[in-house]
Amino acid sequence: MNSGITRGLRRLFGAALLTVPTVLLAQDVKPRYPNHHWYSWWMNILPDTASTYAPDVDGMFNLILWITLIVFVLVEGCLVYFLWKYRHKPGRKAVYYHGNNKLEITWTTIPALILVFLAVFSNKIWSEIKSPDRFPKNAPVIRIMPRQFEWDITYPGPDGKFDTPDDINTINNLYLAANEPVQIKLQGQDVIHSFFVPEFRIKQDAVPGMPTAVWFNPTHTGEYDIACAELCGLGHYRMKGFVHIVSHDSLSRWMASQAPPPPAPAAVAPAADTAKKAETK
Ligand SMILES: [Cu+2]
Repeated sequence: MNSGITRGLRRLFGAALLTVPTVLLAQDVKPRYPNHHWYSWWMNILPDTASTYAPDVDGMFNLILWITLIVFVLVEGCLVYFLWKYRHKPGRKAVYYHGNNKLEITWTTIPALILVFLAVFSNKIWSEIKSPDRFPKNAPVIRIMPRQFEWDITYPGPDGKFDTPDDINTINNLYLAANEPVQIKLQGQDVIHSFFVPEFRIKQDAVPGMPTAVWFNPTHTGEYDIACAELCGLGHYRMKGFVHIVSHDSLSRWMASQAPPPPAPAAVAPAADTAKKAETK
């Protein structure tokens, strides 16, 4: 390869190696898990945990990270050891042999067993988050209809029904109360989008023509980003919304301020002078 290109690539690689840890260290690292143990210290660089099930998801993340870390160290260790052991030696000849059934059965069975274990172990958390029959009963439903490139949010209003005059509609700003579970009904309007709030550890695709639902229970007040996690077009990068977690009273006040005005009283023929005034305006 051209030596100039090689040098350039080497520099780029060096810069990347330096940049990644610097960015990680420069982050405002708050202890997410104040009582964390040595085996989970890195969890503190994850985003804030702001839903009831977020710590369970992080627990799975930690377990999987440990399994992959151990496998990585073993595999790379073997690779480096064999590179050294079977290095070139004058007079040594390569030996050919046709596979090894025992080894192949072993390295197929172990990953399969690990996968089965993870599937069984994670099933409880998965079904708690994703199974509609496990959603908290009586959690209010809010409808989000994402489209290129915004989050169209509808609250059903006091009558509890969508598409009625008392609905409250907002764009990109979802207001919720802390410690009150909600269900979000997702209906994509054009292409596939994905509702993602990292702090709640929730991500769900919104597929046009296939309503999906998620639920969560925010544990404390704060503001979080809603990021679209599905590349959905040229404006994907700016498809950003906000979740505002506020107190129950603040939410009630906000709801009252957003309520659509009551319907105008039955139309009465305007008096002659009112009609004139309107004309001159
Ligand atoms: Cu999108």
